[in-house]
Amino acid sequence: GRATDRVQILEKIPLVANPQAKEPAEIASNIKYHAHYSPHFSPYKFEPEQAFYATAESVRDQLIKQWNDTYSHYHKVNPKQTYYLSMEYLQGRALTNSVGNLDVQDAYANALKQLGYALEEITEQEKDAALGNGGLGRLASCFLDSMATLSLPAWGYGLRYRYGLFKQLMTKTGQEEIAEDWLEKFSPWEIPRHDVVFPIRFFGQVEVNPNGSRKWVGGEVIQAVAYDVPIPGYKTKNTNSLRLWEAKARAEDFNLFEFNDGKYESAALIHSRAQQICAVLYPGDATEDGKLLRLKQQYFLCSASLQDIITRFKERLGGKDIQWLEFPSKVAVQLNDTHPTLSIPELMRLLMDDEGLGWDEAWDITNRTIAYTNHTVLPEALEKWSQAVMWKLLPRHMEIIEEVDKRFIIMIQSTKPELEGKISDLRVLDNNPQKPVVRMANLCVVSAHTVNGVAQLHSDILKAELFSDYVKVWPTKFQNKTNGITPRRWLRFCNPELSRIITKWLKTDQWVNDLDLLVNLRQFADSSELQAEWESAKLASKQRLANYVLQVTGVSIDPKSLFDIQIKRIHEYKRQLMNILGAVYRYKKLKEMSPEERKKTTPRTIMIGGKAFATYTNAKRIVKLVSDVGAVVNTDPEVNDFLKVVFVPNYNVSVAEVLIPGSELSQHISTAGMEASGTSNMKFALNGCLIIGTLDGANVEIREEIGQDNFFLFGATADEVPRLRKEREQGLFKPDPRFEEAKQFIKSGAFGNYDYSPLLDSLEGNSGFGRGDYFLVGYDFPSYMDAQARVDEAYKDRKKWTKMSILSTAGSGKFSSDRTIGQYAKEIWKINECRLP
Ligand code: GL2
Repeated sequence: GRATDRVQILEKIPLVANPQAKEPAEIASNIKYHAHYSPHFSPYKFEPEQAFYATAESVRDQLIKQWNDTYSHYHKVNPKQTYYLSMEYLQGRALTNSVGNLDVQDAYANALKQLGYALEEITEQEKDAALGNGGLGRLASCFLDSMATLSLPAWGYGLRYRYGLFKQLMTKTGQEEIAEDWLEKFSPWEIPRHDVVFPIRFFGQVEVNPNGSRKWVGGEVIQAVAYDVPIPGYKTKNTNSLRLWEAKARAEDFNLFEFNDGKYESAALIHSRAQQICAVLYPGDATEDGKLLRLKQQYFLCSASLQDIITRFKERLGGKDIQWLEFPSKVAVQLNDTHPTLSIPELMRLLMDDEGLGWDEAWDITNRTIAYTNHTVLPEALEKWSQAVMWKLLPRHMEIIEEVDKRFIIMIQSTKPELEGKISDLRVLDNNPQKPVVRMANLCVVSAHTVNGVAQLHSDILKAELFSDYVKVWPTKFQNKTNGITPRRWLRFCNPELSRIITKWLKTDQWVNDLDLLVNLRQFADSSELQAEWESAKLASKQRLANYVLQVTGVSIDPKSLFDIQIKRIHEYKRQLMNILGAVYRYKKLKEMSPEERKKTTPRTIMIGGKAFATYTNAKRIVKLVSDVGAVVNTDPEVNDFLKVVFVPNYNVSVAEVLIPGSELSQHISTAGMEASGTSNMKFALNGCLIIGTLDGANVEIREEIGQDNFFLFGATADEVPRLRKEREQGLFKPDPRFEEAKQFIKSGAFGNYDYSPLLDSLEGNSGFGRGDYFLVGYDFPSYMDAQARVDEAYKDRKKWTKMSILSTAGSGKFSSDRTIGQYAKEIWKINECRLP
């Protein structure tokens, strides 16, 4: 059998440890060395899984060398360094990315061939590191890749969650969540730093010393232990770090006396509390305990990271006296949304209480160090923490926050008296007696030197609406940094066929580092030779995607049909419901057609994927509806050749890497003004997929770049939305018959008798939820269907479609995260490249 063959192959390979191996034969030996001496498996059980771990460990050898060299280099040069603080990183798999960025892909493929394996087979073994939810977490991971690639001294900090984002199972009742054990065996990509440990305090009280200084004491102390994930850059030796913190109780807090007395649980109380901190990403926060746990997580990240940053700042002075005012010329801290806001009072506390600085000095340093990115205008995502919970968990921080609030009010009164009436909205504390809270976004805006949005439209909305009064106080504080994606993972590595064609026509592979070069494809967009190559690469990716869909859903789809994809978190504002209503309408029309008429239509495969938050019932109903519609449509012999509807389960980074290259049309159809940016829109466009979308988030800029003729636009604009909502409330809205027909068809039981009424009612002006079609599905539906009809027509002219596809890729240069990070570095962080020689 295969297993015995493997052992025989392996026996012929010499066993030599060589962390610097470059030649395939040396690499094969080094992989064998890891397979043999790795304590994780029995020796010579060289099945694909063990081959993956051994391969990854051998790649890690190379990463560690570069990581160490980078660290020493930064240490010696002591440049200003950025620290990106984020509760989320959606890293996905790392093997393909690592061998690609280290430029050893062919050598590893060859080495594995000698060992009887294909590299692709081995990469499939890896579990996704899913320490994030969606766009915000994946953005952080793209940023890490660009920071390393641009040789910037910039590190990420995050939490080492024991379980990542849940795994989505599809059952008869819809979505079910189970814990995803990404650390089940172990992660070959993390390096524990048992010597990098910081104490983190919770609860306790504030002690006032005779000299007036204050100190936070008592409570409960646990430890933060560092785990480093090396982040290699592309075409540079620089290898940065993603430092993830794990929570660990101190040995002295294990109560041996109680334990020996048989009281096992109370003996290990602090230990089990420590374990809760990094157990899961976003634990449910419906309960008070849940809220407290989330706040603990946030503080844990902020405190550990800042203590580490200050330690490094001191170390790099090399014995020179500390000049605290120089701290901001060595350190930039970027807050990824409001989750790490506690960095503000924590830095103040460390500077004042531990380092002995006065308020004004500490405030000046904090302000010049910290910048904040806003990622959404949705009110439910703007964090507000109960003051009572904060006083209990972080009493010293609450004192500091109160002082920030007080000084802000005085500043407004003395410098901007015209804003007097706005103070209660602008201040950090909301002292509403029913529910006194701290407004984290306000604390960020008041304290940070720069605030940025993530696409031009979003940044404009922040300035015109959410933060408009702050703009009057600090007119230059607000910036835009349109998001981007890494072209390495999202084109070069996930779509090697298309990459090869691009390199061939551009006569250089420099585009992987300089994505603006893609614009040179425009001149060849009409070439039938390029078009033929382009189509065959697309077809190959569609075939791979069809195989994947068959494997995970059992549904067979036709690679010649139009592949239409919407993948993202399920949310009402993202309007997957509009997509499925469109599919329902299409199905109904196909049923009504004669067989001859059907043959004239454009065959389509609609794929929808995404996870619904566990407690978001309407989102779960949408998932259920999509899979119910699929179950009927896909087994209906009359329409089968013309329409398929597939719910792709457990959407994650590695699933995206299969879906995006195989896509031809993708849907980015949020209610205008609600999607801050979106980033999958960029990934699709980069891979030559056309977009049907609203004028929302980064869609606006994508359409500008690739040309309006190459974008299927529909729907209300952001500035029309408030008026339309009002009209809807007042009963002035006249629904399109197609919209009514689609809803009616679902109500008729065509897709089963599950109770969809809460979903369908939410689309009515008079819904019991009181927000009657808040997301304007009804208003946008007719123009959406018209745009879909234009898509069907356009797809019939394949030459034209392929040209549009080429122009999409050609126009995507702006959306490289290298461009985004270059702008952050220059305009916010003021850091420079620090390239390893
Ligand atoms: C998000 C936005 O919703 C999304 O539009 C944006 O692309 C990303 C990254 O900036 O940030 N905001 C947010 O809270 N999540 C996002 O994905 N979860």
